[in-house]
Amino acid sequence: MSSSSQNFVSRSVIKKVFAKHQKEGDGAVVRRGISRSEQKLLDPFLMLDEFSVSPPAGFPDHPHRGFETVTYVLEGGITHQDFKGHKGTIYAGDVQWMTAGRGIIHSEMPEEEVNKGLQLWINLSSNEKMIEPNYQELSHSVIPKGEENGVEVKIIAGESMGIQSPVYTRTPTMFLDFTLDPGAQFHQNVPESWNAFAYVLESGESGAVFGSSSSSPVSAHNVVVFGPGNDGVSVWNKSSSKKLRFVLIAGEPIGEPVVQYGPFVMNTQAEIDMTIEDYHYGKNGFEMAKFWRSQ
Ligand code: FJE
Ligand code: FE
Repeated sequence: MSSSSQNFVSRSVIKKVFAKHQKEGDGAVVRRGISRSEQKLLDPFLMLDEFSVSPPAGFPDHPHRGFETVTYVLEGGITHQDFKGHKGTIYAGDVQWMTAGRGIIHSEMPEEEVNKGLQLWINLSSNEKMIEPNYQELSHSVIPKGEENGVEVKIIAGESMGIQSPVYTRTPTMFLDFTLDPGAQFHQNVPESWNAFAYVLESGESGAVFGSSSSSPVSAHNVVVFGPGNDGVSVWNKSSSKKLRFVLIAGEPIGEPVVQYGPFVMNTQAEIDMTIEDYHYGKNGFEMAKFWRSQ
């Protein structure tokens, strides 16, 4: 039913956010699409950055606790090293789904001249914030792809066109990378209780139309926040010459208080204070904090 236009009532666009440039890490600049102001509307999502970074800039040794980071490389490569000896490089089309849990200290550094991608932060529920860290690394070759009627979708998490991603999402999440040919349209089902947004990566003039066929087009580098609805999301590529590429991301809201201090996301200020202490003294998951440095 995902591609049938009959009786499909799309969620409508309730907010658009242009992802402004912002400094992050060491000499890196990111476009921040989701930040604190969207966290309530888009629970369980905490942050979305579109990065474009060239050496020597990057994201050297820094900690995380209490959530997951999903890094999706669009161009170039990102090498990751952590304080438990985990090391790897992901290239264009590859995904690293990292559960920081009780604690990770890592570096994320660019490999090539131009390195672009997305990093999404997904919150964990209170009973999973202190779990052991975990990685799911997905080569582009194992990310399933669907294709129909001028619509191509890479299924990073969740399901589309009847195809299921192999990723395990602790917080139930959908992460789809769509490319629509000029004139193509698509209807994607999204579970009713989930929050959903799109982020436009590439679009022709007046190309990206979401919600209803007559709504105003959205340009690249915008987050489109969808309101509630049963059926999901409709999209049209109204450009006559250019492809439309966007990611559609949705997740089951956790419904708990969020207290964020930079790369630490917990439920209360007391837990943040404890996290800063754990990081400082190297305990409760940060044991290697005092000794480890990336190479
Ligand atoms: C961070 C310091 C950091 N956006 N997009 C403090 F280095 C980071 C951080 C990143 C990041 C990394 C990649 Cl690969 C892509 C990013 C921020 O690593 F989030 C905070 N708070
Ligand atoms: Fe990080």
